[in-house]
Amino acid sequence: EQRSPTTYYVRKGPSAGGMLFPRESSSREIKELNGLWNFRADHSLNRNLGFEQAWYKSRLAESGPVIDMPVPASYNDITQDPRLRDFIGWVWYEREVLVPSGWVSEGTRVVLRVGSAHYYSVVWVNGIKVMEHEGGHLPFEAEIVEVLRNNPGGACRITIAVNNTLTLQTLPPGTIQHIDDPTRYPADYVVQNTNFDFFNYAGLHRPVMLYTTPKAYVDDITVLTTFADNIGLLSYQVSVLGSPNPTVTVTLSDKGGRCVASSTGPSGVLKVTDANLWWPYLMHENPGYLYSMGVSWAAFIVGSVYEDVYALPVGIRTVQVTNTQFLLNNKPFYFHGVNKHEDADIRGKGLDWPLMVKDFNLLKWLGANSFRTSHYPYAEEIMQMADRHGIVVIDECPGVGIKDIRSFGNASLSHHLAVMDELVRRDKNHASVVMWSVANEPAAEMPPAGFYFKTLMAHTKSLDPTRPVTFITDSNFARDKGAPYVDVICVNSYFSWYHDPGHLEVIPFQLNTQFENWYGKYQKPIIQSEYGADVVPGLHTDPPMMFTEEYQKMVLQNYHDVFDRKRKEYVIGELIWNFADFMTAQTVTRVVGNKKGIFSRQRHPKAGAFLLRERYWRLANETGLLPESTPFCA
Ligand code: BDP
Repeated sequence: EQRSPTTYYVRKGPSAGGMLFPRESSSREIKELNGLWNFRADHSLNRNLGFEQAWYKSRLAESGPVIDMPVPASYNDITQDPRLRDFIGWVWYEREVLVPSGWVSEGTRVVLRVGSAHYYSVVWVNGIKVMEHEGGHLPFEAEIVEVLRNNPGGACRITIAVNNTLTLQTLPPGTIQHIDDPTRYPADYVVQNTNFDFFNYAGLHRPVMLYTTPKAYVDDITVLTTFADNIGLLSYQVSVLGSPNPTVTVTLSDKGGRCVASSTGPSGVLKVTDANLWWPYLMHENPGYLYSMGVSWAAFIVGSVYEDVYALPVGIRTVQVTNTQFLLNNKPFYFHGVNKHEDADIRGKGLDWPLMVKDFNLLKWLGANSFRTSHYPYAEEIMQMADRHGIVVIDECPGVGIKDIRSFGNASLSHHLAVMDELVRRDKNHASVVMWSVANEPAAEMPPAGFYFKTLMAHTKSLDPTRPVTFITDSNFARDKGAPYVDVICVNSYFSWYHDPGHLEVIPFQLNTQFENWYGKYQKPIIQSEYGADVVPGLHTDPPMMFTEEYQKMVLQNYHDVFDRKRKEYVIGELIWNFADFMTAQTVTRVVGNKKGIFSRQRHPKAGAFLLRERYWRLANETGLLPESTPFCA
């Protein structure tokens, strides 16, 4: 029996305006609110006690017991309580901060920004509701200076209620099942069902911060780049809010801080002679070249000078797709990379700097030039690292597990469109992002999938005409209703694993047929967007058996042989599933999580990692534009 989970979940549209990453400048200050927050899960039967008793109205400790909760982190693995690990419903976070008196002065905006919270959030400051947001993995913010002004002394109590409930209309979708069978289940039994293969970690996953801007401020910047011969061209658009006639100045500085171009006006074109293009790692000896675009605005308003300054890192590069190639800066690019997850011991999906730097070091060690943000947008800090290190990104929205026909309805589609708005708004200026992925393995053969994906992809293209759009499919090539609208075919397959388990000998046949079928029907370039096999580290057999290190190697080797033939034709990339082991829901096919990593969850290499490393460096030397003297490893 299924009941509408109204008490678990409320709906609201996306916020408008820009979503620039907060950066300090002469006109902007930041206060990070990372560290320990007070926390309580609402274990009441309808999970609604917090709202009924208005826990946001006073200190959380006054309405009941609180525990320490680190931010950013998922709350699930922090305690020893299985009820919190598998919790469904509202949890409450609270943190008190003092705001400098200068921040509440006339002419200043104070913004409260949450990097991401999974899944639905309601935020109060000093007991006053300031915003709601639907969806994990993307930032949201609210201006709170008026609320702060009402409270002299700078006290600022932030309360955030977060609900992880997934329904048929959320992204990703899920269902809440209430089971009423006293002979088999305890009373009031509720389970969350999902159709995706990762643990539904929840909480405040990314940094929470306060930042200031002047009252009139740079709200958004959009940069499109191209080049002709040695001239780089950046057309920009700046939106300033709070001033009727902004005078905008834009400068472009190179890595050494030298100004190489400038312009005035809210939109224009910057010309850079002898431009350094943004190149991927291993495709050029100087990858990830970023300029700094300084945007400033100044004016006199009723006797005071207002000024806002913001510096945006930008890379100059172009992306194009032909029917057999993916071109970056007019040169063929071959994706040799990984699929990842935001996932680690203890912190779950919480942003973690050591882990992030370790993962980029491992990508470089591996010779990987790319990753897909399977299956949701990753932290902005990760996207910035990808820009700086020249790691190419396929940027995926949380459209994973769309398997139920009811998730193709209008409510789902309009939310999905809104999520693409938010994703493109956040990531449009990242040089590393070369393609949008609107979904992973949806039920693309279902009748409504055609209209759904046509609409979704057309919308994404209207938001960003410069990048190709795709979704990742595991459907039959002849019946897939979304594939006609993608720019690049991205296919997942698990031959000799989920199909013909244990039979490595089928791979050459089935993979060859897969490629021929898709290319034959669509004449579009193809990326093998997932393939792989589970390994419990340390298991060995010969001949290879499933779950051993030898078997994963053999699966990889068999796939690679086919890739090597087809990449001469139309295969433009291969992304291993997965970079590292990760946590999933508990099921009979998962031994404490998914073990298809080439690294363990603790980032130790399995045998497959060494095989892939040799291959990726070889591919880099063959397909990149590196000087011949480039060493085998970084
Ligand atoms: C694919 C999914 C991915 C899973 C993987 C697997 O896209 O999320 O983790 O299979 O089963 O179908 O390992």
